[in-house]
Amino acid sequence: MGVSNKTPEFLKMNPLGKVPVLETPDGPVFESNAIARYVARLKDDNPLFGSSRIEQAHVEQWMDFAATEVDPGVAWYLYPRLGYLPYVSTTEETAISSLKRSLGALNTHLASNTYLVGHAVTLADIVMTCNLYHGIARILTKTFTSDFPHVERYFWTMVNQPNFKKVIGEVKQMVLDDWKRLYSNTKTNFREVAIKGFWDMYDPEGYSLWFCDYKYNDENTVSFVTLNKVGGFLQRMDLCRKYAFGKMLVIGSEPPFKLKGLWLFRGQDVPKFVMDEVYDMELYEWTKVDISDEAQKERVNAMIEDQEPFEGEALLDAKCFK
Ligand SMILES: N[C@@H](CCC(=O)N[C@@H](CS)C(=O)NCC(=O)O)C(=O)O
Repeated sequence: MGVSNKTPEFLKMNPLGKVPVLETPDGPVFESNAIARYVARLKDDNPLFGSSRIEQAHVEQWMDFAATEVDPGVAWYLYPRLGYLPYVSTTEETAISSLKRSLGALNTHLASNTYLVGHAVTLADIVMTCNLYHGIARILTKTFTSDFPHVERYFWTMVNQPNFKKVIGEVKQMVLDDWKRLYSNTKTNFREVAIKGFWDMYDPEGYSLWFCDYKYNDENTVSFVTLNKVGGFLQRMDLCRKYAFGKMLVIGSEPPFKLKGLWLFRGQDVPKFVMDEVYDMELYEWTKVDISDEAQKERVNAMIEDQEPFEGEALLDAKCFK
């Protein structure tokens, strides 16, 4: 995807140039549900299709529901945040309300059913879980999914089945509000409680950490003007409160003051809609934190903790966005 899916060779396999495509000895197959059916049919009388005509129909029903009622909602919500589509707030509202409607129906069904069809996993569960996975691991917050408790129970049961784990690994849904609560409630032993708690709950698949560095520190010659600048920035970030946590440090005991920050964002990039809507963003240099680098991790800890001195300098102030 993004490398070879628009080449003439690929377009011969899928005229839309979309992934996935399965290459079989008899030729290519596109559309993920068609691929799933093909793979399941490699085994004769596969019980994944259900054990009666009506079960087979219900398996198809939920596969279509996943592809046409769940997947588009997730995609229209997630893709603008990944920068694949332009961010339009009314489009996002429509995606969210249609997703809520679909998950509501799914929740009602799962209130009295362990699996979608019958009493064992079918192809419908595999497809549904894959569609939910994109949403739950990458965009939907716990606050969002907790309105659908049966969907949550179903999803976590499915992704913890050994065969699922073998393919998708450990799935995590970091609960941003849990972190914000831990941060706010920790008054003593901050390192042992809050910082340790942060790394225990940090989900590097669903979230990313960023350092930001103000580009025009020379201009920060008046302390209250500098503090107001940060205050205004944090106010404008209000639109991403559900998706972000941030610390902004105002550094130095005398002017010019340096502004440096640490941000936690849902997703692997600084959300496109934040870049588009908050003009302050381009006043900072943004660097993704490499959490495999212990020195960078320690800098994260120091910023969360308002460690003083910070990089050898006093702090004029530290502001938190939560
Ligand atoms: N209905 C298709 C949708 C596939 C799809 O939208 N793939 C996206 C990536 S998740 C893609 O390849 N997009 C590239 C494009 O739109 O050109 C399926 O289920 O296979």
